[in-house]
Order: sequence, then structure tokens, then C-alpha cells
Amino acid sequence: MSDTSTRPRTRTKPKTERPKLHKVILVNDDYTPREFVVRVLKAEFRMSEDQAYRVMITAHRRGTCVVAVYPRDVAETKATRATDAGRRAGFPLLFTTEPEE
Ligand code: NFA
Repeated sequence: MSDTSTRPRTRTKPKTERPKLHKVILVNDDYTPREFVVRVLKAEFRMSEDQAYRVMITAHRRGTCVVAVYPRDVAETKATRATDAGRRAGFPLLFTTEPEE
């Protein structure tokens, strides 16, 4: 007999996994003005001028830069809104998302 009635039950429920955070990534391009990128970073990601400038210049030099991490739906919404802000102004500015390891 497997004795389920007397054995103390440890971990009745499967442990709830913490949802993965997702990175929002700024991708460099040759057309979007630096000041415009900084303005979008400040507005959409609540960054200071200094933080926004550093993220912009890192993407400019290296090709991409992680802007921030959020739960998946928040990351996707912010990436879409920031990309749309560029599109509305006629720039190819792109923000993508990817899950953290
Ligand atoms: N490379 C753009 C320029 O020289 C600036 C930029 C940085 C664009 C980061 C997109 C992302 N005007």
C-alpha cells in the first residue's frame, strides 16, 4: 500500500514558476536621428536624458542595446509603441523583444 493517508504530503501543488522577463532591445539604423531616439526612450521607458543617451549611443556603436526587462505583455506593448512612434515620424526605428535566459 502506498500510504497516502498517513504520509505527510510535501508539495501538494506543483511549484509556481516565476514568469520569464523579456528584454526590450533597441536596434540601430542609419536614418533615425539620435535626438529622436533619445526622445522616444525618455517618453516610453521613463528614462532620464543621461540613461536614454547611453542606451542610444550603445545601440549606435554596437548594433543593439537592451533597454529594459519586463513581463512579456509589457515588453511587447512598449516595443510596439516605441516602434510606432518612429513609424509615425517616418523613421525605421525598431524595438524588438526576446525572453531572458
Ligand atoms: N544610427 C543613428 C544615427 O546615426 C542613431 C540611432 C541610434 C538610430 C540607435 C537607432 C538606434 N542617426
